[in-house]
Amino acid sequence: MTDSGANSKQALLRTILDRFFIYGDLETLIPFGNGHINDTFVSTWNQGGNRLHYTHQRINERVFTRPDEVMENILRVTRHIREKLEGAGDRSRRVLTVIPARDGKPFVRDPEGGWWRSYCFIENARGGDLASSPEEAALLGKSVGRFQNQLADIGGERLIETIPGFHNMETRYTRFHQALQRDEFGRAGGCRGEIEFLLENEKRGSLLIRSLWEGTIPERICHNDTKMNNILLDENTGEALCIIDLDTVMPGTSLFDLGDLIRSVATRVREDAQDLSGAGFDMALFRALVGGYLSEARFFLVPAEYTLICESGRNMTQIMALRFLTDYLEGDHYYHTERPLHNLDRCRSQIALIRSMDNQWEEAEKTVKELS
Ligand code: ADP
Ligand code: GN1
Ligand code: MG
Repeated sequence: MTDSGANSKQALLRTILDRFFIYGDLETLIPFGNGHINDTFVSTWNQGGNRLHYTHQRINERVFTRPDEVMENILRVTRHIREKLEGAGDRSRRVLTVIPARDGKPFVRDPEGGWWRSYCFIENARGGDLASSPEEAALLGKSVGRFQNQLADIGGERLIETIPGFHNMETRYTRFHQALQRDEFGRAGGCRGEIEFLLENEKRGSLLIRSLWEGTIPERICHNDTKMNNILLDENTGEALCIIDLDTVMPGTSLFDLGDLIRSVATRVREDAQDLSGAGFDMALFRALVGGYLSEARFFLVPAEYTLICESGRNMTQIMALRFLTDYLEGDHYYHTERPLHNLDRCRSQIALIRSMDNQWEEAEKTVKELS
């Protein structure tokens, strides 16, 4: 968010804050976090002398065209997980708690039509952009395996697809080809190498989604956006506490989540690093991450899913490279950016990661076999 963008949204938020079921006196309201999609703020309230915090998010309507459906999914998912956590200590730090509006709805509309939701703020927790150790990677992997396991029996109607075709590599490529052809902002000439790499890898990119369509791997409820900073870690114990950013929890394959974890955890540099000299795939983090994930997921995974573990990391890194470059070619309208080449930098770091995975492919496959 730019400063002026944050200020105007914050002003809008102030006009509707009292419509959420929150008691007390508002003390502060500040922009928060570094998500690429929604606008996030944190408020501090004085409730009879206790200081409490809440998170407020304006749901990005260009990305999520049916915010009501997003919230319907999130309520179902958080209720289900909360039931599973019955008896576990610290329940409200282990699953998001939606704060309803005074009219009972899980959102409030602002005077401009924007959709806002509120959550309990999870205290003493941190997100991160890079894993600090194999132990941390193992905890992150385990938390996602557990999340998928918790949702395996959610029952009822199929969860709504909040972004249809979210990880459909084929439609993502169609859009990329269109952006390339239009080259509306005259940017394609400056990224020929990246374009070529993505075109060379187009066919292989469909492997995961085709396996899902063909039924080689099963459909499961998954998170679909398990990059590291969507998992909050306990500041004191380092434990992976809570998986947040639930907008995209919907049907998919377990491998979308594991792949996105591999992309964001088994890496030596941040997603938007400009200096790629140290970039690469980290085998020790990969081993720990996959081991942690399997410690929970082995109870439900089928053999075909194991065979695509390495491919899932490559695939999810590729779809992000493709989406970042498409957004760059289309003039940076999807992801929040902070500098002119931000999306191109993101794409470059993803490609560097894929090249490094390719250089260590046999060892990665061997590692998966040992862990399976
Ligand atoms: P986006 O879709 O924009 O990525 P997120 O839901 O991931 O939005 O939120 C952005 C950031 O805000 C997160 O990375 C996290 O740091 C912080 N955050 C969001 N919700 C909470 C919460 N309930 N408690 C603590 N921090 C939160
Ligand atoms: C977005 O919302 P956030 O920042 O956690 C994006 C993901 C990408 C990610 C790349 C709804 O995630 O798909 O992997 O950026 N979310 C959406 O950092 O498009
Ligand atoms: Mg996020």
